[in-house]
Amino acid sequence: MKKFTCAADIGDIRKAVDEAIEIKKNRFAFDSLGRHKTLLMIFFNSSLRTRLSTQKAAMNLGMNVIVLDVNQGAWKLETERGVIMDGDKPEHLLEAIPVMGCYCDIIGVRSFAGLKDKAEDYEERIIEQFIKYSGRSVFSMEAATRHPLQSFADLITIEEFKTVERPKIVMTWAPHPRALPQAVPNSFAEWINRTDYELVITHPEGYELDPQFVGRAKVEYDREKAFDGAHFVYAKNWSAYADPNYGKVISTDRKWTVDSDIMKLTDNARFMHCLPVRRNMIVTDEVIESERSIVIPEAANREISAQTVLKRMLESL
Ligand code: AN0
Ligand code: CP
Repeated sequence: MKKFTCAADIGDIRKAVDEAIEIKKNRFAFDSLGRHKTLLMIFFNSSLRTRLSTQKAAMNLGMNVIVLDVNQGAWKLETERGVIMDGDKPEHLLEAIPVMGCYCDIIGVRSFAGLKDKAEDYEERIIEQFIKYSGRSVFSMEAATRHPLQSFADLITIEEFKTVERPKIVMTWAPHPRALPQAVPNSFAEWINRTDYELVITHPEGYELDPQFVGRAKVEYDREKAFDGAHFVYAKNWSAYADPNYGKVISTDRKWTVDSDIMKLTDNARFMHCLPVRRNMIVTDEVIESERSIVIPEAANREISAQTVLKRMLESL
């Protein structure tokens, strides 16, 4: 595998989950595969889980790791071509990328959507430039439109906790004070759509996601109907995708906060969230602290999804 930015890049999803579960049984089984290989992780945005879990995964495989926080200590990067660089950015991404490629074998990139220009975000300009100009294998650590390492970990977690063959999964929008990307919900829908599980997406009107990600999922505006009989509740905030509100917060209605009352309509569902989560906006203390909440095992599986991806990349160097 030379790139990993979307569900299609992992190929057969069943095989990928099986491989991940095998890796989890003995995460040091391939500890010399990455010997003398270097992972460079580049963060344009903050991170707790992705940073720690991906570094741990690389160490499990015997890799060396370099982490660069572009906004702390590196030169500010211009990303637009054709700009007269007389402002506050001393370096252009078009030099920075091939230079970064000189010092490593595999590059992970975190670069969120700007949420101002839909076309720019949905063309994935930043990560696509890394793929084109670095000369290295590149994987997404959340790009503008997808967060595939998260969705892969989510799917591993669902496999571990499901009690029926084809669970009903409800992905619910929940309120948040600031505008967040659509990457996590897009990606979650994209991955679940590659299984035969039932996926229902519920949100207030105006929060419709890009149809290419919604795919075969059912969009149910009636929140109570959506939660009815669900086995997994996947909560997430996202900003509006549809024009003219692209990237905007159009509601912070706390009726949509996941609480014990709405959870009662489910079939004793498990509660999931990618984290970080704002308590009592997205989900009540009671629900996230309940024994049905699996947010911590879900985060733990980030190490496993990252290790599976890195292992495949190392195998094809
Ligand atoms: C980010 C998002 O919603 O995409 C990262 C989630 C993994 N969340 C925040 O910025 C709070
Ligand atoms: N879920 C996730 O990607 O978390 P971080 O933003 O902390 O990496």
